[in-house]
Amino acid sequence: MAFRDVLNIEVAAGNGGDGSMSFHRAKYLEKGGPDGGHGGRGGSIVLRAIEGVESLERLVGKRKFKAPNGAYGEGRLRQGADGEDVYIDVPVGTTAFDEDSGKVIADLVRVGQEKVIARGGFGGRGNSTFTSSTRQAPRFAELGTPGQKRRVRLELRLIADVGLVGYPNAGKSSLLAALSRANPAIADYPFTTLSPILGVVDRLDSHGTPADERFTLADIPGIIEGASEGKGLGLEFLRHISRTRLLIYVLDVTRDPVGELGQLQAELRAYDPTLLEQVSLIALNKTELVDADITQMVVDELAGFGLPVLPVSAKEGAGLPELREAVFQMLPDRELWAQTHALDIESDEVREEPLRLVFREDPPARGVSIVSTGKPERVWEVHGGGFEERITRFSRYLEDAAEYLGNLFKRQGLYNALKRAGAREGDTVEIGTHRFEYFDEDESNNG
Ligand SMILES: Nc1nc2c(ncn2[C@@H]2O[C@H](COP(=O)(O)OP(=O)(O)OP(=O)(O)O)[C@@H](O)[C@H]2O)c(=O)[nH]1
Ligand SMILES: [Mg+2]
Repeated sequence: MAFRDVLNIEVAAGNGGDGSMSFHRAKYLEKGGPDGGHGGRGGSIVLRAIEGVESLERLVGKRKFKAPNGAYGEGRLRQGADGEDVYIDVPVGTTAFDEDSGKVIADLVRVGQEKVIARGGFGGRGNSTFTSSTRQAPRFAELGTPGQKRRVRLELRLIADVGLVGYPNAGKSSLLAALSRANPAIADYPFTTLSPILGVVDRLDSHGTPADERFTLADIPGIIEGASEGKGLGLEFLRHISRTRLLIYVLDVTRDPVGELGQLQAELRAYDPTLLEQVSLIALNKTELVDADITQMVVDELAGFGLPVLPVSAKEGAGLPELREAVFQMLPDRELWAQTHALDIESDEVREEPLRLVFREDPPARGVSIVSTGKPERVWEVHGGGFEERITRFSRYLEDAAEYLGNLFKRQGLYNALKRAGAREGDTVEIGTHRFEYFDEDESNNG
């Protein structure tokens, strides 16, 4: 199975079912009361983290996900069935972004964690809801709202505790193999490793038997100078170490370790400056190839980076117990780490917007603005405040619902706002594509 860590999908939640407009029918009964039931909710699209998959590959081939609509309400107060939610199973470590806003909408770090990424529409209310003392036979019902549609980018970050970074051939995969049971490809040419690999490293007691403590170690493809400009395999794979709790810089003692670490950090900084803030240590590898005093000299030179330096030989095993133990000692506590590294997730609170009236010159996102337009005809445009959405929900029954909406809007202060803006009896009020006549109640009453 190929390794795939980025995938774009399209998701569409189900629409809410329309409320029913119905009247009770029975023998010998001339005209029964309203008995239209409510529409069902649309199904949502839910992202779910499951165990045992390490790649988004299995999703390839199915790029579009659609949840069923809610059913219509029916007569006899029968409520429409809700649309079923559709689950998309992804590996732990998957982050979802809204492609259009770029915001994080889900970040699944535990098995079983779920997150709605497209919310199903609300069902409409049936006509039975709209009865009042003056309206005993409402000939209108509410329509369902559309389900959320989104283009979503899924990104997989392996959830490893510790990450290995270094230039090609430094011996990263050799270290992974020496410290864990993982079996990565190792060879004497650059870019042997083409996709990330995980291994589990046990803590060993003084007899060398595994204690009940372990961390996962991620090996990623080598990074070269200019990677941040797209050289080599680029920095794409740094994503997988961006959320590890500890980084091991792997350096080859026979090359120019001080120069290489400087360049390596510059490349990391270009990708994500917070990578340099991670708890880190240096594994100075291949030390069996040089004299001990050379190794010591390099260790002293590397001291300038302010990180612990552990001389090792992945090939012969020298220094590996010390490296292993140093990682266990330095590894930040998982819970604490999670608290400080939680991603900022866009709130998914999708409630039905209550109608709100804020009278302002410039329309803020949710406020209402009232704009005078055409002459000679006096037209007032109403923007925002949820009025248009509300009308849309009755668009099929607009004439019959007009009085209900008029009262609702008056309670929400629309008439007052229009009046303050200078509207006069007989003016036209435009809300979306709908037009209404404005009448001034006080004037009508007094006059
Ligand atoms: N002499 C010696 N050779 C080593 C040591 N560690 C690794 N090597 C050799 O260095 C070469 C590269 O090792 P890898 O582990 O594949 O290096 P890598 O950093 O994973 O390389 P990429 O996957 O290409 O980034 C191989 O030929 C290894 O056998 C060591 O401690 N001593
Ligand atoms: Mg490798």
